[in-house]
Amino acid sequence: MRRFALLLAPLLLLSSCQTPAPATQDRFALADANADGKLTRNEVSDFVVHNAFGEHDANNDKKLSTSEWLPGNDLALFKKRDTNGDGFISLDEALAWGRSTDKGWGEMMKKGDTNGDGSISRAEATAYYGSKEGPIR
Ligand SMILES: [Ca+2]
Ligand SMILES: [Ca+2]
Ligand SMILES: [Ca+2]
Repeated sequence: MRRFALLLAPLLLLSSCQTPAPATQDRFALADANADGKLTRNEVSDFVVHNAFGEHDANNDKKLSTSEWLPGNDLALFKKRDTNGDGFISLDEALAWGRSTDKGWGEMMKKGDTNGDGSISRAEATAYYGSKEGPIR
C-alpha cells in the first residue's frame, strides 16, 4: 500500500497548479508530453513512472541496479521488469511496464475523463482532483 501511495504522489500534485506555488513546475504540462493539452493514459503512466524512476536512480544513469532498487522493493519484481535480463531496469523497461499495468491511472482515466474522449484535459484534471478530499493515504 505504501508503494502505491508513493507512486500516486506525483499524480496528486497535478492539481497543485491551482494553488499559489510559484516555485513549483506545471505538472500537467510536464505530464503532457506531446503538449496537446490533454493527458492520455500512457502520458499519465509515463509521468508517474518517470518520477518514481528518478527517485530510485541514485547515480542518474537512467538505469536501476538492484542496489538502487533494494531495499524497499522486491527482487522478484525487479527481475520481472528487467525484461531483457541485463541486470538493470532501463527507463524504457520501466515505462513499458508502467503502460502495461495500472497503479491508479486506469481509475483516473475512468473517473477523470468526463467527456469520454479517452484523454484528460486540464479542466478535467482540475475537476477530478478538486472533487477529492485530499491526498490518498
Ligand atoms: Ca497529450
Ligand atoms: Ca541508476
Ligand atoms: Ca534491462
